[in-house]
Amino acid sequence: MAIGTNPLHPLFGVEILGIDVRRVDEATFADVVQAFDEHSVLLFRRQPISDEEQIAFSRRFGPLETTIRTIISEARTPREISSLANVDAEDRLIPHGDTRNLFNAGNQMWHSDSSFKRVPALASLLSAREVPPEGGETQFASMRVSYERLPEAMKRFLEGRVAVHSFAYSRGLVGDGLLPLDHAAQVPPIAQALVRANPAHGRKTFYVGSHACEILGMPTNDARTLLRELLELATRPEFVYTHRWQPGDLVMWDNRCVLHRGRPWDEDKYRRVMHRTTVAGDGPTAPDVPAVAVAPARETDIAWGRAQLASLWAAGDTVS
Ligand SMILES: O=C(O)CCC(=O)C(=O)O
Ligand SMILES: [Fe+2]
Repeated sequence: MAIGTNPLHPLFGVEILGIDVRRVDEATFADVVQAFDEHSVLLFRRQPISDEEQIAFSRRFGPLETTIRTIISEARTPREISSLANVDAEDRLIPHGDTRNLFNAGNQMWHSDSSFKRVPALASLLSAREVPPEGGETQFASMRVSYERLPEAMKRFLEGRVAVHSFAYSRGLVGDGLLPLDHAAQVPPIAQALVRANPAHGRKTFYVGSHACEILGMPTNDARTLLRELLELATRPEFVYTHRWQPGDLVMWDNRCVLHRGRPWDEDKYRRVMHRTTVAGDGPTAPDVPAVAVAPARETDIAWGRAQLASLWAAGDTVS
């Protein structure tokens, strides 16, 4: 491979050196794709790109998702951009505890982008426009690395199983009413393969995250215990890469095999403005299942979800 790389973590992730993402020739781009399939997380430093340039680079990997209009999406950004910002349209800090910040706080639970969509995301590209001087890191964990360490009997047990992912379920762990009913109707629960293989090299991964809440044919209790165990296995501290952002960083990750989460920062004090583009996957990972049922979150599910969001409640916030 012709491009230079530096490891980000012993198990996965590399920084790609010497590239301006606005000017990448075909041969170099093929190397970037190969690095993406191999290393799952790519960092490009010093990329002061506009939304249009970010969209143009991202499109080279495939068609982009457009944002579902929610309480936080803004008309002034292109539909291909998800704006994760604690500032409003008038450029003012959004007050602590505001629903818009709480909605984004769902990203502080380990997840894979758009796993709640019938065609889940292939890749996400997150561009740091403004970053706080402390906190606000993004963490990554490779489900593929953990899958490869599973006992063979567990791999056989997981093979061919289908999980259910639901955005309403995961946002419900953050707080009731964060997802208005008409938005929930846009994202009904869907089926996803529990084990996936990367077609480029065949390496398999399990596929879980905060949106995963059932496994077809398995009692809810057992399914949630197993899904949680897999997630906890993948996200053991020594398996996690923590990215400390510098303005101009562009980080790209493979949602097929990587979990990620944002870390808290002092939202009252510091601005954090990140723009994301999301490359759509090439098809569903499991056959459609009509009318998938999701059991309501139990006390233990809510406690587990909220433990991941402890910082939100440490300051005495309440979410109704
Ligand atoms: O805010 C972060 O660091 C993570 C946001 C996130 O989950 C995403 O951009 O997909
Ligand atoms: Fe995300």
